[in-house]
Amino acid sequence: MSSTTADCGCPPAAPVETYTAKDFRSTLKPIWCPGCGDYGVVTGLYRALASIGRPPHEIAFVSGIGCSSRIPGYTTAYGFNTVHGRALPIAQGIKMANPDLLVLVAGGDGDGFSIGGGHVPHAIRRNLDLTYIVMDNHIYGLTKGQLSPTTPRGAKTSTSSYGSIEEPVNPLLYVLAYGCGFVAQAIPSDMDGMTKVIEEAIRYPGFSFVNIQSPCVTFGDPEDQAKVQKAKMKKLSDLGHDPANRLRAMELAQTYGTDLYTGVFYRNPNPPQTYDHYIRERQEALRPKQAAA
Ligand SMILES: Cc1ncc(C[n+]2csc(CCOP(=O)(O)OP(=O)(O)O)c2C)c(N)n1
Ligand code: SF4
Repeated sequence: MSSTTADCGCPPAAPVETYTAKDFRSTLKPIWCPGCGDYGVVTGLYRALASIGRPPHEIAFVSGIGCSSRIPGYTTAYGFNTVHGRALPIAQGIKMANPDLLVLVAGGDGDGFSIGGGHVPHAIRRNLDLTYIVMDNHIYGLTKGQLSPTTPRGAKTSTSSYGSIEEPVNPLLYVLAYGCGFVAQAIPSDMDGMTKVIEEAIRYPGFSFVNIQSPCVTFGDPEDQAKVQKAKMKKLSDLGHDPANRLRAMELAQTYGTDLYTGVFYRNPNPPQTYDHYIRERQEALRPKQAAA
C-alpha cells in the first residue's frame, strides 16, 4: 500500500491510498492440488481488488463449502467460509447490515447450482450490489469427483461410471434468464481477461455474476484443462459482441458446454436501483422520526 497526494494546487486533501495485489494476499498458504485452476482465480482476484482500490477492511468475502470456497481465507479481506450452498443468503445479510462494505461471494458449481441453486434467482431479483464468482470445474472437487450440476452429459465421474445421463445446468443462461444485470465468463489461463471481468463485475452497480471455468486437475476431464481451454477460448470482444444486447447474450450463452466464450455477455446499460439503495433511503426517511421520538 502507498499514499499519494493530489498535485492540483487545491487545499491538502486526504491522501489517496493505492494498493497492490500483495495487499490482498493472506499469509495462509493455499492447500489446493498443484495445478488447480483456483490458484489462478485467487491471483486474478488480488489484481482486480488492487485496481478497485478499496482497503481489505472494507471488503467482506463470503463462500460456501468446497475446494473453491476456501478462497476467502487466502485474502486479507474479512472472510466467511459458511455452509454448503448458503453463501448467497449470508452475503445478502451482510450487505443489508452494512451496505458500505464491498461484498464478494464465491463457490463451486455444486455449491451455487445444486444445493444453492434456489438462492440464485432470488439474489438476482433482489439486486443487492454483490459480485458472485462461481468457480465452475464441472465436478464436486472437495468430496472427490462426484458429478455436479454442470458435468457434461456422458462424462464419467465417481457417481456416473457409465457416463452422466443428465443434461447439465447452463449457469450463464440461468442467470441471464432471471434478469442478472452483469454476466461474464472467464478462464484462469487468460489471466488478464479474467482479472478485467472480475474488476468490471465489482464495478457494476448491482448483482453481478462471473462464471470462471476453473479446471480441477485431480478429478476433472483431461479435455477440460488449462491448455485445452486456452485453445478453445473465443473472446466476445473479438467477435464484436455488444454487451448491451441481452437477447444476443442469451443466444451466445446457449453454446455453454460446446463453445468457450469469455468476456462480458451482458451488462445492463441502465442499471436499476439496488436493494441496498432502497434500504439506505428508508433508513434516511426514518431518521428524523426516530430522533423526534
Ligand atoms: C449440507 C451439505 N451437504 C453436502 C456437503 C458435502 N459437500 C461438501 S463440498 C461439496 C461439493 C463440492 O463441489 P463444488 O461446490 O462444485 O466445489 P469444488 O469443491 O468443486 O470447488 C459437497 C457435496 C456439505 N458439506 N454440506
Ligand atoms: S480436487 Fe480439484 S478443485 Fe479441489 S483442489 Fe484439487 S484440483 Fe482443485
